Amino acid sequence: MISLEHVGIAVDDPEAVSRLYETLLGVLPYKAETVEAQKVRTHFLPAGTAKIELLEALAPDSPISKYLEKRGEGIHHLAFEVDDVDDAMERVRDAGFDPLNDTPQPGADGKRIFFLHPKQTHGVLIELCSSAPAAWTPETVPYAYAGAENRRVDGHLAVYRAGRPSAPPLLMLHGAAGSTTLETAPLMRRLEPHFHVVAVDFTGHGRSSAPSPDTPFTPDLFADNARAALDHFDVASAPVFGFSMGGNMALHFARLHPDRVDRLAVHAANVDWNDDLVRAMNTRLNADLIEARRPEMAAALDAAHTDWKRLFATMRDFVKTLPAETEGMLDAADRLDVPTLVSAVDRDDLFPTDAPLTLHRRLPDARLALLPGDRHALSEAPLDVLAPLLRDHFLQA
Ligand code: CMX
Repeated sequence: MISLEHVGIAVDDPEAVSRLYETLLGVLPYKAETVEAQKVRTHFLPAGTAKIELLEALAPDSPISKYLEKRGEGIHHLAFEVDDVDDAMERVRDAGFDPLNDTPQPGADGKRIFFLHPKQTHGVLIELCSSAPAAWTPETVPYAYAGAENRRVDGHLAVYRAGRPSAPPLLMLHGAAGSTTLETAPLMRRLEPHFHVVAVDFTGHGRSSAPSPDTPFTPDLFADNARAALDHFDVASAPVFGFSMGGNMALHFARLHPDRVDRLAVHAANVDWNDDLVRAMNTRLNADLIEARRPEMAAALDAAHTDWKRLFATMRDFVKTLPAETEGMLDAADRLDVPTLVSAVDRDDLFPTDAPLTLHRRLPDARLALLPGDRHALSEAPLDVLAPLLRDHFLQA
């Protein structure tokens, strides 16, 4: 899908122009980045689903200096996001255009980009871009947790943040055997213009340390991970988004700490478990099968998690406990009076459509968004539709 990603504006003084947009639209810059290759500093402002990119020249031979000299301040380029920038380059070449670079270049905001000269495009400099996987570096936070039967978790949590620290906060929780980088990062990127986004890798997931081998995963442990992430950034309360198991944990966190959760949004979460669902889920969590049949996936999991095989084994045990918890989870949903957006794709290949419908029916203050889609994975959900829904839901806080 193609969408307008940003409008680039060449400016002499980014601070003066930021003040202008603050006065006109009430928006503030949420990040600034230097793109060495282009000799520019970019300042991003939110503008609905697209962005405004103020371009400041960093050297006399920067294309922005030349532009400012010749034409003065003004709209410099339009950038369109495409699914695959390499394919797009090939396609425009086949159509007879001559891109300014031989291959896509690193651009601002972790994008890969290329330009078409305005002489070829009726006077408008066009950028085509696509997001490279977000590569945020987490902060490592020392973390200790005392669970049942004196089982302790000692180690650290990986917590991430994006966006302007003075923006409204938002906590994001990933799914079972996932991580921030694997799952919630693309949504973080879409929401960072509007929020101070905090995300955490649950214990044993992603870059967070693994618990000792005999320590089980529990909802209380994951809810405590969420608390620790908010504490680390001194966030008293926040809206919380959770994907799949992260959705269940968001609900659980809201039950344990109602004063810390302003609003909730859960995507592809299920609180109604039976043995068939446990089997389906645990088939996906079979490390031996993945290693034998999908070595590429095994390598990716190995790179993403501290100890993916231990994670998968511990998660399988956790999933087996869920049918016995179902009645409690449903009863708790009945009493959870937090405004909640329940979303899911309509043909989720793991959970039936009844999962979001049940949650929507049971939660006293819920709205429902069924989006077209075939896959459970958050990366396959229509994020261009989901992100604005989340933004509007959370900004009502
Ligand atoms: N929009 C419309 N017209 C433009 C233009 C722009 N952004 N930049 C230049 N032009 C016009 C000039 O006015 C001039 O027109 P005339 O011949 O009618 O006078 C013509 O194009 C040639 O101008 P030039 O100053 O000689 O510029 P060049 O051809 O040397 O370079 C361009 C123009 C687009 C190739 C160069 O600016 C470029 O490489 N841009 C891409 C890199 C860039 O802009 N990076 C910053 C963005 C960072 C990011 O988003 O990550």
